[in-house]
Amino acid sequence: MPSINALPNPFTFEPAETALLVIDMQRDFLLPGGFGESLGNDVSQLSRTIEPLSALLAAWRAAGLPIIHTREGHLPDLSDCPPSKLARGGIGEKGAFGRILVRGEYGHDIVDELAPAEGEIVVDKPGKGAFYATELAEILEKLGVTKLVVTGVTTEVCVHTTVREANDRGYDCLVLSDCVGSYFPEFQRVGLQMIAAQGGIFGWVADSPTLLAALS
Ligand code: TIU
Repeated sequence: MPSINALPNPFTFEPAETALLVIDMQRDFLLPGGFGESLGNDVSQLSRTIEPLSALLAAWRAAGLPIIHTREGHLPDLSDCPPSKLARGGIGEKGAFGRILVRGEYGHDIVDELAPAEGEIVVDKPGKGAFYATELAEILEKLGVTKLVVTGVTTEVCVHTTVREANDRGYDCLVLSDCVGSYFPEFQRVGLQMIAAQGGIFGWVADSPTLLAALS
């Protein structure tokens, strides 16, 4: 069974039981002019994840291992969006790439470079966590997945929420530092520290070249 250098200690995994989770690599979070930028964020902090994630996706596909993409967003009538989230603005409003974070809109979909391949699972989620109000738990159960390699954006928001949800459900999570991104360098640094602190309170942290070396 492969074992890789990670914080706080080596991460051991059975590839066939390990899914790659790619969280919310959506145009509205990553592209200039999108929702993320409209909130005053520096989107260039996120785009650096695209290249290493492309390489990782290619390797995961070549190895025939499970891949799950997620997208944060809402039904066109916004009936699945809590009033508290709506009240903070943005969601459902007209943005540069269609209605913001509404399913079916251009901005809601995944950036071209990381588009899901034919047959790959895409989980649409209304919340920050990928387990809340989705079919993810059933999907993982059916696939026989016990460990997750977690990537995507943003580190301290949807990545953290999902890792915390997964941790409580008994999944071991490896978070890849170069494949997760935050608009805020400070949150990126501390967000990763928080995963591996206290003996790996939420999981493990490594980078994608380290993981790729173990797959080949
Ligand atoms: N996917 C995700 O992290 N959703 C966010 O709204 N993130 C922000 O950092 N705003």
